[in-house]
Amino acid sequence: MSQKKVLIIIPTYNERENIIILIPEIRKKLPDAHILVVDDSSPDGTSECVKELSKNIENIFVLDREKKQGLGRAYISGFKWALKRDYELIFEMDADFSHDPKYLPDFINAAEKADLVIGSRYISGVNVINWPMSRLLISYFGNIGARIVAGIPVKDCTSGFKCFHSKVLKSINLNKVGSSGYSFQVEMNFYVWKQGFNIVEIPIIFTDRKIGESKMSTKIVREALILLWKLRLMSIFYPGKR
Ligand SMILES: Nc1nc2c(ncn2[C@@H]2O[C@H](COP(=O)(O)OP(=O)(O)O)[C@@H](O)[C@H]2O)c(=O)[nH]1
Ligand SMILES: [Mg+2]
Repeated sequence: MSQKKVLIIIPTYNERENIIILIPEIRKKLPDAHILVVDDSSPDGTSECVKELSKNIENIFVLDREKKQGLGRAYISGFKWALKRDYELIFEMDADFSHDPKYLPDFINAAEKADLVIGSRYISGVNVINWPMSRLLISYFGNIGARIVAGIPVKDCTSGFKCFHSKVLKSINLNKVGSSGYSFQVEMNFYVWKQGFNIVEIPIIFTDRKIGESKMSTKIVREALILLWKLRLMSIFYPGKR
């Protein structure tokens, strides 16, 4: 396996119970990876909890943000934090065990030949466990929309389990990424694809959270629908390689 310097960014809002068990699990799979938790002042004390954990486990960091601004904003500040340091592979991962740490080594292997690796639920059929049908339909048709409307050739465009080479993040103007909810994933994929980078999807099984609450809302769905049409327009003028 490669010896690249790896950072796993995990955005959190009220994930105290999940994150304390997730961090040791990640360590077992990728012992050398650093972990950055980006917390939006969770009322349940997620940040304090991780700081406590970091006293005994090395290379665990917390980026505290003042208020809840959506996962997109949290990732942008996490990416900026990462790019100031010399990480070569930068992961996005949820705190709630929907993204099983067992897949982490598969991402590292795939990153040998890809600029962006996406953990995909929709490579063959639908690999989602325990989601209500309404949620699955939003995700599934949202993905078809991303392909048809925005033209992005990715089967799971809203997946939040991803691994970027740092050069990819460096090439994107992070200040211009406007999405705050799930459309953040679509917007990032759009820029990565337009710049001509090589995107590879690997299969994952996504399991809904057992602990804590989802932050999904209708506002997030609305934002995503508007974004798809914005990207379609941008497609015409975007000065990328595709
Ligand atoms: N920092 C931060 N993290 C968030 C925010 N919204 C969601 N998250 C985190 O992003 C990840 C995915 O969110 P989740 O609610 O599980 O989304 P779902 O699985 O799609 O329902 C989890 O780790 C959340 O704690 C936010 O506003 N700020
Ligand atoms: Mg979740």
